[in-house]
Amino acid sequence: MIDFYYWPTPTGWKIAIALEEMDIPYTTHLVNIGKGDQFKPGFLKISPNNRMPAIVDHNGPDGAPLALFESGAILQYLARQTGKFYGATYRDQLVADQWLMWQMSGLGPMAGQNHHFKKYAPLMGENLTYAQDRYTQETTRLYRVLNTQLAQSDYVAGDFFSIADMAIWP
Ligand SMILES: N[C@@H](CCC(=O)N[C@@H](CS)C(=O)NCC(=O)O)C(=O)O
Repeated sequence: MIDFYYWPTPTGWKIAIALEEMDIPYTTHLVNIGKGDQFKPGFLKISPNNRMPAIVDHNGPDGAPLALFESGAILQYLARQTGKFYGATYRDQLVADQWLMWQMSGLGPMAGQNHHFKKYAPLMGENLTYAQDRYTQETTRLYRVLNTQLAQSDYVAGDFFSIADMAIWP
């Protein structure tokens, strides 16, 4: 049984998708990041970076409980534990990891900054065109890379649905 610390944002959805697709039993604990639940001492013990998603697997790899934060690390763990959505070969895993890292370090943060400077900053009276242009250009470039990849294969890492797709879709 896995405890899943969740709030409905695109990053939270990645793990919700994986748990459902992998058919893993889990209990959801809502972490209301608008109300500051992420700063509560009990949650910080699980996720010291005060961000959700996080999980606790009460039956970790050595039989002891394992707490994990960072959606990419959680996706890799769940795929390794179940043997699902990681392709059939070691080569498949490496390619899936490559696209997962691309999402974690590129698409996720850049699209996040793009939406922040275009949607939220203007609501707060700031119209920062340099930041808007910078993150729009980078997000556009990343979408172009994704589009090119998906023109050649059904899924981002090849002909198999993987944790990289689960990370990218939200
Ligand atoms: N790199 C982290 C990002 C997690 C993240 O940014 N979570 C946000 C919601 S999408 C959060 O918990 N924010 C709480 C806060 O900013 O205090 C991951 O992929 O898990």
